Amino acid sequence: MHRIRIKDGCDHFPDYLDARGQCALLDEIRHVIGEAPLYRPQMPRSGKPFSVMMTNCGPLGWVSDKSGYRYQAEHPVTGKNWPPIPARLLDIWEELTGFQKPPEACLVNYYAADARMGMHRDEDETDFSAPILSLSLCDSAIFKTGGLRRGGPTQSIKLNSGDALIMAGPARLLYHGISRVLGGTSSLLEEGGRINLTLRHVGA
Ligand code: MD3
Ligand code: FE
Repeated sequence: MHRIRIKDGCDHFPDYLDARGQCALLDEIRHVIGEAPLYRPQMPRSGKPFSVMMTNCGPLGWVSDKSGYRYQAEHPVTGKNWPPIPARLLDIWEELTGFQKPPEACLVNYYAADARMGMHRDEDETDFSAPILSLSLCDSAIFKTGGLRRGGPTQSIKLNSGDALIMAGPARLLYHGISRVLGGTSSLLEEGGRINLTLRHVGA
């Protein structure tokens, strides 16, 4: 396992999961999606649909709709509680973050080849002392990090299937986004596209 320091508090672990580990995790995510189907969130106020589709597992899930961004215990379409976070993911959280408290939320993002995620900060959590752990599966994508304010210079890195990324401490509130998916870079999904998992300790 090797760690690349992208910037203070932001570490990249290329190929953290080998091919077997990626397949095993993908199977578990397929099961999560079976229980909690991917849906298309809407932007606060405008109701503009996201290009990314989402679901969650864990006691809490991150959702967005016309009334805003928030964490909630129920899937917005089925009304059911989110399925549990697979034990394999909790073990990875433990290994890579060493953070004392478990993540309450695992957001599952699905990017078709033309999906993007604009520059934003993850600031709907209560406890910013906790790291965020991201795992990428299937097609590669270009990930950008900026600074603490919108605009300004950005740094791009390619995230491949099996890569892990941790944002902690001084990197926890940096602007970031996905500028493009590199379609056809993985054959893990028949339909193509990229899956990203972000594990978050939401706090009080
Ligand atoms: C850097 N997802 O769901 S994960 C998100 O690949 C999100 O789907 C992207 O941004 C994706 O909110 C990027 C990597 C990530 C997550 C949280 C961060 C990078 C971060 C928080 C601070 C700085
Ligand atoms: Fe984010």
